Amino acid sequence: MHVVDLRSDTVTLPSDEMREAIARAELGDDVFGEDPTVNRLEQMAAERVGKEAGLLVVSGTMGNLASILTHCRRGEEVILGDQSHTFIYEAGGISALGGIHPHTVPNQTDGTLRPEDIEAAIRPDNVHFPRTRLICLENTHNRCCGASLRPEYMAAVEQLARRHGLAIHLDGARVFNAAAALGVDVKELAQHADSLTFCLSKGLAAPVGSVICGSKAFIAEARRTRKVLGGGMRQAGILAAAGIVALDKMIDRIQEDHDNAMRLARGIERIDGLSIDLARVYTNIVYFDVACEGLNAEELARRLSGRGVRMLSVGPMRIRAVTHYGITAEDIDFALHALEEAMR
Ligand code: TLP
Repeated sequence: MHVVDLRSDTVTLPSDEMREAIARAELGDDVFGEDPTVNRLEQMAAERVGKEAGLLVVSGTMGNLASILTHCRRGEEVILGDQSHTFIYEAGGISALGGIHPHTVPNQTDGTLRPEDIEAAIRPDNVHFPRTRLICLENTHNRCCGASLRPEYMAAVEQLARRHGLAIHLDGARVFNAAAALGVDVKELAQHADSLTFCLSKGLAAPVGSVICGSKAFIAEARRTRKVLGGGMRQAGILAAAGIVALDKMIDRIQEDHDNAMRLARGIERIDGLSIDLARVYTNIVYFDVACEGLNAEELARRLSGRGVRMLSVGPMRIRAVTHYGITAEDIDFALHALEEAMR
């Protein structure tokens, strides 16, 4: 059966070119710093985003965790959005493993944190309070419909952070989607953060891996933190090789995913019993609601699955679909047809 899997952009399978690069990769022991393919990927990644150095980690979760653990000590505080991936979906790792206190402020629907809310969350110097150390932003914002934070907004948060002596970490799991949607160089977004993690395994379609980027000194410390987390890998060039192809070949095609997301959203808008806000389709993530009696998101996802289309039920009535490499406009039409049938 033809299957169109829109549960996430993490489901992509490596391209033939990635598989060939994996097979041919020159390898060494990366814990000794001797894997030439990893070294090349880390350097390429850093150059791409305009930072001094990069560090390959196994996942976006490890990238955020290692970064936050590097910025903050036990008992210190990080300000982050109440809808952020780090707060909701990373198993509380910063608290569980780092003793770091999350201080949430409300995410606005466009993924931003209001500067006045951030300001109010910063702790005064007083023995009763944890010390505020870090602000985390997410770009694009997963739970906020894949919205992009603009460079001007990031610059404003950076100014605020500098005024208070705080650092900024960017969860840029999909930062290349943000750059494509905004029509800016990714450096314009990255320059406002001290550290960022971006994922090779989402919109860029590599099988595994994320890269933390930052100053040389920060990355040297993060390398230590990664080791503490058991994330020191050996011949990791087999992963990095696919990552290099991802950086070379997959960034320029991201707009296609955004076009497909909009095609899907427009189709959904025409289907009775489904509700979607087209103004909130920003990148490759589409959220919509079931709006008819006797049907919920879980049941609709089950019906779709029986028709070869996979989407994620993310709330009683809410469904998420994500477009990615390997999904064509025809696949979107196939998914829309399945949705129409499932709604009958
Ligand atoms: N997000 C996954 C799920 O965990 C929800 C998805 O399918 O979207 N930051 C952001 C903004 C993310 O969306 C994700 C993954 C991560 C970090 C974590 O990356 P991984 O899965 O590589 O640990």
